[in-house]
Amino acid sequence: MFYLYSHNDLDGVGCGILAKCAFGEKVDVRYNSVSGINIQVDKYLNKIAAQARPEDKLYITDLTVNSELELRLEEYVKSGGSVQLIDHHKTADHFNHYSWAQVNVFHKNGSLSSATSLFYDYLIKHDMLARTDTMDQFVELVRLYDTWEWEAENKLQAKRLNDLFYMISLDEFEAKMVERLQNPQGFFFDEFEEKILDMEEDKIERYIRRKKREIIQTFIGEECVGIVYAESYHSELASELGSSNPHLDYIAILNMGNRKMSLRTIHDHIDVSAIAMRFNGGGHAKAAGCTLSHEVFKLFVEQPFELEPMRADAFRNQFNVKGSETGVLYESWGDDQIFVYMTKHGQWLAEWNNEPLSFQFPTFEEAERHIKRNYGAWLARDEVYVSMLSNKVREIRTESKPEYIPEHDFSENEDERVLDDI
Ligand SMILES: [Mn+2]
Repeated sequence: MFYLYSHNDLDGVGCGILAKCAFGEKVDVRYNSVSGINIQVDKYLNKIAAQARPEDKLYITDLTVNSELELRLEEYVKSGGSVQLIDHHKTADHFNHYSWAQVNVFHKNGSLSSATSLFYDYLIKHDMLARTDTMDQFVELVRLYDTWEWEAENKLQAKRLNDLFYMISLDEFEAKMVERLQNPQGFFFDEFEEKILDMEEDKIERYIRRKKREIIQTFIGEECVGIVYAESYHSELASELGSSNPHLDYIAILNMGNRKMSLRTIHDHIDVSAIAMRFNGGGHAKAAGCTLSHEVFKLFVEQPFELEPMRADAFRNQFNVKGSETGVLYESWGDDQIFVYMTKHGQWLAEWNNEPLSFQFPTFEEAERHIKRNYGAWLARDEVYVSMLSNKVREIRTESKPEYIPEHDFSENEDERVLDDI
């Protein structure tokens, strides 16, 4: 009998699906969380030792075990047991010392690996599975999603596969995919799946649009952070909020229900895992998280609680457009106006309510970043821009022309003239 203990995300379940294609009824597949795998493997080792069946083989994919179980697995293999661990996480690299483990962050061709793509190669190499176009396509979608390469390559089908995975039950997904991978006509979503995926996309879009109106901006430590409350779609939300607000160093997504905070950034100069570590959390440079401790609550919830949500840039402008060298008008809280323009020497300056600020910037983007971070500014609508311009014109005329002194003073008749005009 084969046993496959894998992760409970798309990549882990991809391994289970391949195992069922390869071994059919002869494999017992269990999906686990990162910590749950230890309990599962512990149970296996206790049970197997009692039964002592030499034909059994244990596969562990997309996960690794703790150091105690690592040693027990080594002993088990030494005493004749059969184990194969396959993973692609950098942090698991030391498992490569064992004959029974294979950890590869990259494939031989240099592309980033996933557990599913590594396990697929393994099964083919050992003649346990025959390669097909349909399986190639499925495995590649899982790999693209798990490594985030789908985003840069805009492979939406990979994201849709993951969406589908979370929309239906794990068992249903697994059964559907095992059946579909036997189909020689290539990987596809059926009509019903396409429909529910479209509906899901619309739903996510509406959710993100609403959240965009709720985000607040503040400085916490040195970093300028966007804070939003959300329970769902963290990845989609963080990538949209991050890319539409590049002046923010990172996005903090608070989930009050499970008392967790996710931190995401699109920037290379920010490492959110370092920020999460300040609050006893952890993660990766671009995505990390921590628990809502009292300290986190104070900094991210209590102190910024009174702040108004950020205002979005005007998006239908024809005249007041970003980067325009003659000047771009921004508004800020309390009817403040900030005007950004290029000098004769090619430097960008900002005027705050007609007072020049003592900074200059080599590019428009840097000037905008400064006023957005420090003044919470947003691009003014065309109407505001035009009325600012007409005020300027009026000022210029009254300033530059010598005061006009009429030969005849009609002031006594002024009221009458006004009445005549009407
Ligand atoms: Mn994985």
